[in-house]
Parts: sequence; structure tokens; C-alpha cells
Amino acid sequence: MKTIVPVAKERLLAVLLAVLLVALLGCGGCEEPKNAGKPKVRIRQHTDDSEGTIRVEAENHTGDLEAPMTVEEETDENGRTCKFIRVEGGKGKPGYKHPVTGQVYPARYGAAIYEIDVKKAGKYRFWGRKFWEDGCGNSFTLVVNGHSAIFGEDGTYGHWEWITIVGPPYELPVGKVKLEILNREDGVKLDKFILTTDMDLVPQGSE
Ligand SMILES: [Ca+2]
Repeated sequence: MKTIVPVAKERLLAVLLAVLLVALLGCGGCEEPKNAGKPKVRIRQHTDDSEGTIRVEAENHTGDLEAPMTVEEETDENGRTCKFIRVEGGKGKPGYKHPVTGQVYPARYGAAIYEIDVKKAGKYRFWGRKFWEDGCGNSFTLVVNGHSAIFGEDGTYGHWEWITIVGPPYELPVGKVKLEILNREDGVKLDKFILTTDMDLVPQGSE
């Protein structure tokens, strides 16, 4: 055993080096992805432009995705793919009872968690691009730094639209801010959201 083990280690090392070499050569001539070889970053796809506007794709949650919240995608008539978070209609509302089975859903039942890196302290307004199925599925609960608010409860159904939250903006410090989007009513989708210090900003389309 004393002689076999070192030989096995050497062979293993040689195989690993060969695999690494093939992998490196295999990239030759191809456009290398920007993050190739780097570990996944926890905060991604959101750009804090340091001018006080932070854009986040909702599907790029950096913390847990708690069922029945899911990430899904659709392709529009122009062939563009849109990814979003969703609580499918019929999955149930937190704290409510299933009308047929009598099952009581937990008080916390579906969530997407984000860690936002704020570079500029200030008052931030939240905008979200949402899709509601109907009046029974037209809101999320939004929790920013522990402050809870209702996002939605408006009367526009069946298409994507930006809306904000009624009430004062969030006072955010520099550093990491925890943001949670919680199931409040099933039958809802959220494509992306913006936190901005620009109180005149009104997001349009799929920006
Ligand atoms: Ca999206």
C-alpha cells in the first residue's frame, strides 16, 4: 500500500492536469463568457449606478426561493424571453384554508429573497413590473430592511405593468439591504424591480 498510494496520487494529478489542459484549450477560439472560471456572485444582474438607481431582475434572487414561489419564463410574440417569479393561481394564500381539502397554509408561504448592495444612502422608491391574474391575485408583500408593505391591490389585470408603492420611500443606508418578496395572493408574477432615489422616475415598458 505504501508504494501504491503515491503512484495513484500522481496519476490522479496527471489526469486532473490533462483535463484542465483540455478544458483550457477547448476554450480557444470561442468567446469566453465574462464570468468563466469565477464563482457565482451572490449579487448579480443588478446595477447600482451609484447615482441612486438599482435595477434587479426578480428571477435573480440571491437568497432562498421558497415554494410555491417559482422562477418561470415566457416567450413573447417577438421571440423575446421574459423570466419572472410567480405564484401560480390555485397554489394558495398564506394563512388561508384550502376550500376543498381544508389544508391551512402557513403564515409564510412562498418568498423570493434578495440582498441588495446599496452604494448611495438616501430615500428610495420601489417600482415593480408585475402581472396580476385577477382581483384575487393582485398583490405581493414587500419587506425592505424589515419594513413590510403591500405591493399591488390595483385593478389592472392581464398585462405587464410598472407600479410603485403608495406611501413614503424607504430610507436606505449604504451597504447590504435585505429585500423579500412574499406571497400574499396566488396568481401573480413579478418580472423586475427598481429602487431609485429619483422620485421623478417612472419606468416604462420592459426597461
Ligand atoms: Ca425578469
